[in-house]
Amino acid sequence: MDLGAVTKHSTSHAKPSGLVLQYGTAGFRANAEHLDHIMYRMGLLAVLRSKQTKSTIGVMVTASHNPEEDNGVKLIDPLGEMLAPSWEEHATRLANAEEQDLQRVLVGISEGEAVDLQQEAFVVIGRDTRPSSEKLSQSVIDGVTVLGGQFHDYGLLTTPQLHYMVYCRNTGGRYGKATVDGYYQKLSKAFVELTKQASCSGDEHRSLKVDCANGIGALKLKEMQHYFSQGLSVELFNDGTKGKLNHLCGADFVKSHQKPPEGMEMKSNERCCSFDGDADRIVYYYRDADGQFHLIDGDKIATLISSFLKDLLSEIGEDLNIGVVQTAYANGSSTRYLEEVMKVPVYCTKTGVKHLHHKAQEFDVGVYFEANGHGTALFSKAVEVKIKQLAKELEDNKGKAAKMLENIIDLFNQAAGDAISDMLVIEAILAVKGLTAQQWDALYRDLPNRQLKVKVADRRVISTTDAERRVVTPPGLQEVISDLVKKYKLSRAFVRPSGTEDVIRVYAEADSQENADSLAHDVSLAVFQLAGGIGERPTPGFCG
Ligand code: NG1
Ligand code: ZN
Repeated sequence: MDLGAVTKHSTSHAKPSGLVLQYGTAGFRANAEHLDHIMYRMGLLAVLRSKQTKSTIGVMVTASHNPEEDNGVKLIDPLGEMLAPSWEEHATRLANAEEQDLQRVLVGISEGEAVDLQQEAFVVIGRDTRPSSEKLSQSVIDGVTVLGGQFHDYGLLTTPQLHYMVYCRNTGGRYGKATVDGYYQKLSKAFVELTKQASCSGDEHRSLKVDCANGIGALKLKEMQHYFSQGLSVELFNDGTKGKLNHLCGADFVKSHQKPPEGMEMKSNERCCSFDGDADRIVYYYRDADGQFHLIDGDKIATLISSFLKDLLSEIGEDLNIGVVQTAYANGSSTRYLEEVMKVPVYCTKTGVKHLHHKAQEFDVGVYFEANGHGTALFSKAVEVKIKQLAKELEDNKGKAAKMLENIIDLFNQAAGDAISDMLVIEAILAVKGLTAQQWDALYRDLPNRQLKVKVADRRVISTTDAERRVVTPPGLQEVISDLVKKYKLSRAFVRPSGTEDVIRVYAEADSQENADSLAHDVSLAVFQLAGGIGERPTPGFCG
């Protein structure tokens, strides 16, 4: 390690002294102006991680659904997974080291993790369409090269595409070709084959309106659409040519405001969907004949997918288990439907896809989705081998089911939740089953719910247990929440510190929208009072 060079280059990526940032659930996120030193240092860290794992590591520059002025960075581990927790701690320490401590912290991480400095390092880099992203990704490259790492800069990519690249590169090309074209081809081929199997159930031309949040999803869908156009035509809105990223549009806006994005014309009963700013989340929606808006969120996506997979798995009859993984934000109706009607086991983990992803890996087939539309389905290696073998050997119904599953495995991004991949899976399932969005939506009715944010002086005063469903500290808060919940029917509420914003999040559901709003408001007040609220007190009708 040329520590002198590390320090010398660091002066052009100087850390504003006193600034402290945490590697949160999705890496670092902050106003783009505060991130230059973080990018340089994550370039350094990616090299150490690559040497240690003897694998390619990914660095993605994005702040996903957050405002255009923000940016962020996260590292991607060898199998396309989120960075290991112990390395998240290293990331935070390295990011917060003052200039004079940088060398010491870097050496500390390298020695503590027994990194072989003679080992080669390779880092792949991707970025979203934020105006700040190009310069920030140059700072990552600076960090990589100063430690002698090799790199490939993919430039503009969706976050899941970079996960895919990392996974491909570390599995010797068996998963797919580590190029954008390889990604398009793999997914489109699987999609077209799946929908061909659907042609018996009506051959009407399928079309879908897509709100791209004025982000990277628009560029990539434009490039990709001719690969799958025989099965689906997509009409793009908020494609970034005019509007601002994530502003009044995108999956996060639609989910949290429970209304359509600006800039999209919706006729009644047209199927529409929204991506978020880096295209790893997707939600669906439509307007009914009365003009009423209906949201089909990540929970209903998980239900559609797991129901389809469960049927195919029982058709091939190999006693393979399927499980669904959710978080506390999953609508209570979805959990009840999955468990009681579909008889599928459901598990709840902490917020953040890495938790869901790990839990989902425990099943032969694990379907995980956050309510906000981030998720995928994972197939164990043994199941994949079994299915491929059955698909090759059998011509009967069992063989047909196996062939469908084979295409589904190829169509799902096994490395990460992916809006493009999920969209194609959903479109294929709807086609195969001959379902309209309304029929899909009618599987169960969501309980009315409300999400709010409360600003507090220090969000770490709230700690939680039971997959974030119960508060441990500050003392007394859980008792107050439990009492408030008892005032309503079909009610549930919980609070937790956000991992990506400096706020406490409040979630409530109840038998009516009025009651859900009122419960959310009461709980917000309790948080404000017992957890050191700052600024304005939450007022009724406030939609944080
Ligand atoms: P935080 O800010 O920790 O609530 C949000 C989402 C997560 C996840 C991350 C990463 C909600 C309530 N929270 O986390 O589900 O997607 O961002 O992007 O949607
Ligand atoms: Zn995202």
